[in-house]
Amino acid sequence: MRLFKNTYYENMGLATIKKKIDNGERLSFEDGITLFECPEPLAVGALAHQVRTQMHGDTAFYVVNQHVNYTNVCVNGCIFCAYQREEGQDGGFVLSTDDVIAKIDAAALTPSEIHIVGGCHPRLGLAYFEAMLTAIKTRLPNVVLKCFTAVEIAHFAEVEGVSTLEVLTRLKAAGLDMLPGGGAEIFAPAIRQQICARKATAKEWLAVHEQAHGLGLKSNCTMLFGHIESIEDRVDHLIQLRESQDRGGGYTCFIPLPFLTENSQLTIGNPLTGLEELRTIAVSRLLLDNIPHIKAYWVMLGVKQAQAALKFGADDFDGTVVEEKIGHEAGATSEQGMTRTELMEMIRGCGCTPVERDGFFNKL
Ligand code: V47
Ligand code: SF4
Repeated sequence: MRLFKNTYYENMGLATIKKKIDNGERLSFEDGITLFECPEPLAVGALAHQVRTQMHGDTAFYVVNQHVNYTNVCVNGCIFCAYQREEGQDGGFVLSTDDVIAKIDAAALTPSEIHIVGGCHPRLGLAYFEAMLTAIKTRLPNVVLKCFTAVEIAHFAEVEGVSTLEVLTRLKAAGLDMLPGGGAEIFAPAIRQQICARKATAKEWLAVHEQAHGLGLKSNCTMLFGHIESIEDRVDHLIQLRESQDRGGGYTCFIPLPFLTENSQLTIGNPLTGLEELRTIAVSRLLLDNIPHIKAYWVMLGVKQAQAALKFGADDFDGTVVEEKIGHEAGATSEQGMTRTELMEMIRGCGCTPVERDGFFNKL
């Protein structure tokens, strides 16, 4: 797949990077900065599309899945988060296991993946989460349970007074298959201190994922970008994920999450342009040479930008979702959910071939 002649990349200052990509060589931190500073985001996108096409052809994956948020009560109070409520505050909620099952029944989907996350509630013990997983797996034995971010796992360990390894081991025994990628935000300590000082540190986040991989669980990873971080912070974050993957190999998919500004206490100058969002997705594809999939999460990106992202390095469109709260509280204008037919139409609409997958990216 060659979109432009080599002279084009030479003119863009990307000749060395293009050569490395053609030879399958790993890009450096400095290469990452060069890609962010290149005057033409389309050239960066073309390189990412070359790599994405070598890896996945014109396939764009989608999944029949359902998101469930069990609580929005959270002790962390990250300043970018529009979803969080204090305990006792108006609009706060906690679902019981029966409520979660009722939501799954009401969707009547037979999902192949269920994604469950919530706030760090001060008093929900491990037994609550074990009961939830067991009840779902009893009902849907073949579903991939992708539940609880590393931040939640670290919080459960604190509430329960046990190690994160014990939390992971007990949740795996109750049916957990995979950790979602949330909570990574941006690893740079100075930025983390400003936007989410109380949540698990970068080191703790990475340690929980690596423990999960050691137990045979898979996981995803994310980066929240377009707030107060620098391009150096983004490249550092991506390289830390790449190094973590070198150590364990359990990351399946990376999800770049552009910061949505509504109802947030975090004020920023100018939000990123659509093209800069796409460039960040493209750089992710190019730096994360050991993570197989890049997700264009249509809920946060918006459907049209997610379609464009499929030409900037992304190969997964995520799924039916059903009900989403975190992005929508922060101003996401996308629908709450999509049907399988709509997902296939969106993917075909940008010239890709839709392929249904399960939570582990097995083709169905
Ligand atoms: O960790 C919170 C982010 C994440 C905002 O693993 C915000 O397959 C933008 O991680 N603007 C949760 N983003 C979502 C997430 C995710 C979603 C879909 C699939 C998977 C997966 C993971 O949402 C949080 C945080 O980084 N977030 N507030 C905001 N205002
Ligand atoms: Fe809590 Fe997560 Fe929101 Fe932070 S981003 S306040 S940890 S729900």
